[in-house]
Amino acid sequence: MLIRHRPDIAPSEITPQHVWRRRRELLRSALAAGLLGAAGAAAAQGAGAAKLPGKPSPLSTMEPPTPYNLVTSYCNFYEFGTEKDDPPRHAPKRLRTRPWQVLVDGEVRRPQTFDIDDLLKLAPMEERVYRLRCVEAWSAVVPWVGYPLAELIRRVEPTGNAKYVEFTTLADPQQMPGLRSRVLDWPYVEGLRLDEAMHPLTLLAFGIYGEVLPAQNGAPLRLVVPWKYGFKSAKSLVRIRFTEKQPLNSWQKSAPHEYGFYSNVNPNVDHPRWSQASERRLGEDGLFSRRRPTLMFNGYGDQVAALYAGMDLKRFY
Ligand SMILES: Nc1nc2c(c(=O)[nH]1)N[C@H]1C(S)=C(S)[C@@H](COP(=O)(O)O)O[C@H]1N2
Ligand SMILES: [Mo]
Repeated sequence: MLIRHRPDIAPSEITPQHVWRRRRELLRSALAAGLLGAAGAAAAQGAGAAKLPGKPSPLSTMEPPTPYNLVTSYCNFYEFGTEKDDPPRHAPKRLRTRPWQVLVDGEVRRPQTFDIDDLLKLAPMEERVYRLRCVEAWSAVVPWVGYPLAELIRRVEPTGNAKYVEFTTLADPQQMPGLRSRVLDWPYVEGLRLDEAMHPLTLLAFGIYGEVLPAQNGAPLRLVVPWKYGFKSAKSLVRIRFTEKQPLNSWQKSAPHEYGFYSNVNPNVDHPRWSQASERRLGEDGLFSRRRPTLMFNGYGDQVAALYAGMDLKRFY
């Protein structure tokens, strides 16, 4: 991955958590008082994003969310360019999220194409505040809105041959200027073992911060796997395929000695070019900011370590 050592973000671009909360409170009371129509409500939020509320989940971390402005301006979405500010500059203008369909096929009894508007109604939305640990050794805390991927998986009925799940991102050169670059072999492909995909923490996300996903964060739907490096959480999905063989994910294909299939957050296995023992939390970047120690499985070990019992996680990195 291309690495920048410091996010180039002016402090003025950062919305502190309390300001963000206050803004939402003001907006809510204005809505309750009938002061704003839908358009006014959207305008009051700045970006014009539609609301997407979710029931607060006990699986959420209590850590304070990273400011919205940072999560939506410091992005990895190589289909729109490799600089952190390329996706927010290009994706909102260029990515068309309607109509949008997701093909779910492979080793399943009920292969089908889902329309995004049906997927939005498939299961109750939850708000899950998860830590996100990028392989580049920065992290964030994001309030996702979505439901467990297992809800979708159950409905397509995997066959006995289904051992893995492959996720594919849209690859349309008309909408995605980053496809001109050969950094990766497009489309962006990721994969999970079926039991990882079925794990209750694994989320199909449609929103952040109570609003529909901004384009740069993977609209209209993406994967979120909080105990793995961020690159496993593929954005803007168009296909979910169940396979017998382990899928070859894009990052492993491009640099197999640097990126594996499992990609569990592991402070004891360094990237060949840098340490994974600690991380910087977005928004805490300052002269006196501390580096946080990186936790095994990104702190989700109690819930996921059993998936890897008996496995050598240095070998299966
Ligand atoms: N399709 C696609 N998905 C992707 C990426 C990408 O370049 N393309 N980048 C990944 C990486 S490296 C990270 S850290 C997360 C970042 O998600 P965020 O920008 O919403 O924080 O998205 C992941 N999903
Ligand atoms: Mo990442």
